[in-house]
Amino acid sequence: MADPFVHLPPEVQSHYEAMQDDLYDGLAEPVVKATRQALAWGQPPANVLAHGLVAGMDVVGKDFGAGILFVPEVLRAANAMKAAMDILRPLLTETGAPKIGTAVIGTVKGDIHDIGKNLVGMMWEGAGFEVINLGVNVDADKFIAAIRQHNANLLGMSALLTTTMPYMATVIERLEQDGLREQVKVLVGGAPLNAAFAEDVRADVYCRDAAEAVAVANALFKRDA
Ligand code: B1M
Repeated sequence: MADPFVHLPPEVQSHYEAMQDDLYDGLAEPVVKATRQALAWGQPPANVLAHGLVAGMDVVGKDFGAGILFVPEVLRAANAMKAAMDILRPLLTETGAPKIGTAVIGTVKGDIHDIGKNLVGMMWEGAGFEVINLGVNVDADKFIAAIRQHNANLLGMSALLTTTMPYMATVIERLEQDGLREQVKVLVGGAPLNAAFAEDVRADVYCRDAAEAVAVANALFKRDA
């Protein structure tokens, strides 16, 4: 992920600010256009993601929390972000890294937030994992079945709601009961989580963001990030 404190030329900085404003307004077409433009200038995909998209979504999140924006506007912003991520996806995933494992990833039951989870999935793909993305609202049965079917060695769970994060414990208990816990490393993430929570639910590692999820997965499977 891009260094948020990196110095950007003024014209690039203002390009990203305009992109954030368009994302806030849920304007998919201009956001996609600005994404292509930044890439054409030679901006690394991780910079476009961090400075244009994630930074814009942070403002949306704050105003949503403050009651300034409501679900329909946030949904439009999320869709604009997804449209731009479609452009970045091949750049983040097609790195030519040799396969190092198979990962199953999903957003837990009751939760439909998928942008951060998709980002982690893309970056794991780029790092050389085959990624089975189960989508959102994933229950324990579905996680277990996918781990078995694909003989996965990495499980990623995402939750964005304080009400859904406890479900991770249910999934991990099921892994233990079904004799699969030793087979997979379990990485968890999402805005309301922290390392203490990961420890409580007996996950292996809490990852603050997608970059950390890649570094941790690489380290666990013994490859430099
Ligand atoms: Co929701 N929402 N939302 N929302 N939403 C939050 C999470 C919230 C914090 C907003 C707020 O109040 N400020 C709040 C949660 C409060 C809480 O629980 N404490 C909230 C709420 C309340 C709700 C609803 C209940 C609102 C309602 O209906 N009244 C509802 C719940 C629906 C449900 O899930 N059942 C709801 C709905 C929605 C939308 C559908 C409108 C939309 C989601 C669209 C979608 O995802 N397709 C939405 C959005 C977009 C947000 C915010 C604004 C942005 C989330 C996002 O995509 N961020 C969010 C506010 C916020 O988080 N500040 C909010 C960008 C993304 C890149 O970041 O997902 O955090 P994030 O991922 C990060 C890290 O967390 C980490 O890496 C990523 C960065 O690299 N990460 C992992 C994530 N998963 C990981 C997994 C890993 C490792 C790292 O390993 C496996």
